[in-house]
Amino acid sequence: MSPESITKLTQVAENGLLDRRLFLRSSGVSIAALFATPAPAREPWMNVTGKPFSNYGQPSQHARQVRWISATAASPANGLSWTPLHQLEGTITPSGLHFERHHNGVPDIHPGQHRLLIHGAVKRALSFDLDSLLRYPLESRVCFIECGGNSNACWRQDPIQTPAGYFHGMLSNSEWTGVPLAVLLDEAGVQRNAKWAIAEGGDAFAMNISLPIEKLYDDALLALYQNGEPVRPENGYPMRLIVPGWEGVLNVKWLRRLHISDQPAMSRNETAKYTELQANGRARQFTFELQAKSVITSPSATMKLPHHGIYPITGLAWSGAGKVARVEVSADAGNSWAEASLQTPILSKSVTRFRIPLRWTGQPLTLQSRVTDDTGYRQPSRPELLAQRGRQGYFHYNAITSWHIDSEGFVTHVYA
Ligand SMILES: Nc1nc2c(c(=O)[nH]1)N[C@H]1C(S)=C(S)[C@@H](COP(=O)(O)O)O[C@H]1N2
Ligand SMILES: [Mo]
Repeated sequence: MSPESITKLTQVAENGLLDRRLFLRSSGVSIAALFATPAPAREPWMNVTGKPFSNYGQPSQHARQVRWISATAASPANGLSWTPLHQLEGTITPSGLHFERHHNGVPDIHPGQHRLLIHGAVKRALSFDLDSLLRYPLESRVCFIECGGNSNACWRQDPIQTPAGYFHGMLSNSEWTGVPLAVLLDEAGVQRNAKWAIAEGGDAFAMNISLPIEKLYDDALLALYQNGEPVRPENGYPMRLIVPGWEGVLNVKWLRRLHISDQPAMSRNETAKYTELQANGRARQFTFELQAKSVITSPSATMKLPHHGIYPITGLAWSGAGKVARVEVSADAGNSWAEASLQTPILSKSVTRFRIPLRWTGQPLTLQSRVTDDTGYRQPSRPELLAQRGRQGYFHYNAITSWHIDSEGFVTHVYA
């Protein structure tokens, strides 16, 4: 379809943002198809017998997508790997591309030797192995995990120039299946004065962190499966805690112990880390729930729009408070906004894919997305977030991301 053949009527915001329903209409126009030529000859791969069966599938060698690793040679087991959000579609993160954040490597746990102990302020201490847990009725939750440190490059003075996933990709979304924590806590019989559960992982870091016990009763899961298969070693095999909508560090991997208590542990990860110094010099602590955020994943920095025409703008939106209610996209740095279409089903505390078409005719423009969740909370602009939180922040960055497209089609990350 030539850009000119789309009437002015379909433009819904400045700089070429088009009605999100454009693709749904049977308008008879084609976005990108090539003109048909005579029937093609058999392609070379049609003339030889294909590869036989395999026990476990791999992505096409022509479509390799990779996690990007941030770790130093001095401490290779303490770092992270990023989900390439800018290379993915839909909402589920393939398990092999789920981001990883380990403080001291991935333990090689033998399931027969692993136990989960629930003890402390309970009527009876209980110990569970994988086999006994598999006899409980299992439940699934599709939800995201996001590190509280995700997007923290945006606190820097200058915008980082990497694709969306390589600074927003401490975010992944999976179907987790396991035993609701409420069932196990009820069996142990939590005492009335108990307010906290201190969760400990079975890695060499023995990571521990405190969670309010109500969250465990509310919707927490002891996950045994991830996207249908046993939880991957990197993500907590054989069992991990899932606390939907709450920051990543609380989702303790390789979970081996829940110590029930009337007070928090005040461990490293809830004091020195994942707290933030505010403008008034005081630190904000125990900010469990992640606020709504969205990011356009394609296009994003380092990409180039190869020619003029219609482009699908797409990205992800999510909220730790509930469901995504709407996503708006701007192509003029936030002066005019158009509503994006949302992929269904829209699930609570899960990522939602949004899309909107853009007609690009070579005009320089600045793309932004902003989400509003079903509590009415709307994602702040960067100046708004800095005004609220000051400049000392490191965690919980959720402001709008801006991508500038220049007249050549080059995409850069800008602060707008
Ligand atoms: N035992 C243990 N649990 C852990 C961690 C860890 O290092 N050890 N890292 C935490 C952090 S900071 C995050 S953001 C999430 C990351 O989960 P993932 O690696 O499955 O993406 O796990 C959390 N659980
Ligand atoms: Mo994290």
